[in-house]
Amino acid sequence: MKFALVAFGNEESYGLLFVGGELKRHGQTIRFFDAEQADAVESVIAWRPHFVCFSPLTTFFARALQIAGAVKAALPDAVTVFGGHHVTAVPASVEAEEIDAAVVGPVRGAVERLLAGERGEIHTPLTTPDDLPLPARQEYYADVPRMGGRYRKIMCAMLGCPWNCAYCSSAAGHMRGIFGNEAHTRYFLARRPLAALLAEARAIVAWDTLEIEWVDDDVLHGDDAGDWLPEFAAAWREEIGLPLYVSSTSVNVLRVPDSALRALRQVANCVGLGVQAIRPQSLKLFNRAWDSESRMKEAYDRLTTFGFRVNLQGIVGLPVEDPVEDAIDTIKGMQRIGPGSVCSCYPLIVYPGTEMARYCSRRGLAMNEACTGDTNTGVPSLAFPPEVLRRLRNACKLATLFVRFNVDEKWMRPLLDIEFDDETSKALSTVRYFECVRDRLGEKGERAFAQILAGMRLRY
Ligand code: B12
Repeated sequence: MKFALVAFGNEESYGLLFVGGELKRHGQTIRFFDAEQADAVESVIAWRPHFVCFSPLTTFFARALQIAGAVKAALPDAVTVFGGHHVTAVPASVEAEEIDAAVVGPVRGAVERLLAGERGEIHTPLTTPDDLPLPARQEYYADVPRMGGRYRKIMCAMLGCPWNCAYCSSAAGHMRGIFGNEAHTRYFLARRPLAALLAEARAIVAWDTLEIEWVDDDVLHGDDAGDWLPEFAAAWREEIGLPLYVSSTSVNVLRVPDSALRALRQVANCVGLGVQAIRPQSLKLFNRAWDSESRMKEAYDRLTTFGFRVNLQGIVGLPVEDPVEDAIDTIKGMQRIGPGSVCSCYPLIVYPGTEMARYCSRRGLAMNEACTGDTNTGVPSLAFPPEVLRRLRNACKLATLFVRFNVDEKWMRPLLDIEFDDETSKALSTVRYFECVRDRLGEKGERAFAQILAGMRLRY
């Protein structure tokens, strides 16, 4: 059978690569299609697939439905299958007429049922992450060349998150609610086998790559991090050598032994450290009352002592009385934690199934129609008055400048007020992205930047 795999966005469609790998394991014919191309629908139709697979995040869901509908109109027998984060959070998506089957859970166990004719909501069991297939990268890069040439590729060892942040779709509580506690720990909080990771990375090094974004939600999680990291780092350095960009939290940075950070530093240049908010009340709203500015500061200092670059990450646009003041407090907090550091500030997006979605719905908070679910636009989910939206969007665009160059609050306030035209807005997002790439990759990143931009449709 022929399976079309439709990929969205500027980055590798990581989950879909595993779907491709599993289909290959079943001897099926696969081809990837780039949904960013204007002729995506025509290309899928011209290939005449039996199945069309989608793995859209919420921000791509509406477009995925559109493509699915257009393909079905031309090929009524083609079966459309959806999986991944959005349909896992909203299995009722399957009621849309454009969707024939929605898979909730890993791809393992789904293909045979689809081939046997099963449709509708298909729940697959969580086994262990050991049975993830090798992602179908060769086919993906051949079919979507801009991804083969993308400077950064995606990998992860741990599929889920131990934390329970109110805004996050991979929050432990949300996932446990869907799959149960025991399965969550067994599947989402276990590390994939080292041999599988190295095999996956070997398939990447043949392609033009400057770094791997290691997307474990918290790379330092787990009692075994102190043993695992040295073993992993030694093998990675010897066989792969590409620098990693990883993420963690203050608590785990402060918890792990020196040996773990020393090992991590051998393979990773930069750590993304989730600050998210500074006010204790805002941290509580995010279910992150376990964090505090003093802990964040201590963690930042520990990381820089080990030689890491740190990208501090904050969220603005919270459902509070004074969202702009809260945003300014977060930015000023990041200045205190990491003066001169790179930071990334994103708008709060309310994803379905999250604690934050329930919080907003309980309070009847109005949602912002202009929000597409993409954090890079700087447009938050909540419907604030226009002048608040403008300041919050500017906070996302300018926080990197404010923290990197320690801009005083007196300058910050009028700058947050400016109405930027489209061109300026794009230029600001571009320079923000440049700062982050340069911080992680130094001169190599600077040199490659024009090429990096050429292969993506920057959202701003
Ligand atoms: C890796 C990752 C990324 C990577 C790759 C993104 C991508 N498109 O693949 C990067 C860093 C680029 C990224 C970016 C973004 N991400 Co992200 N990311 C993750 C992360 C850490 C892991 C997801 C993952 O790949 N897991 C591993 C794979 C193997 O698992 P999986 O996707 O669930 O797929 C398995 C099954 O679901 C199933 N499956 C999946 N699809 C399909 C399809 C079919 C047909 C079938 C049968 C089965 C199937 O099979 C797979 C293997 O078993 C999660 C958090 C988390 N821990 O889950 C956030 C997460 C998915 N990201 C999220 C978001 C919002 C984004 C952004 C939109 C943020 C933004 N900038 O606005 C961007 C989008 C960028 C883009 N595509 O252009 C949200 C999604 C929430 C939602 N409801 O949409 C998450 C859950 C985090 C959060 N904040 O809540 N992200």
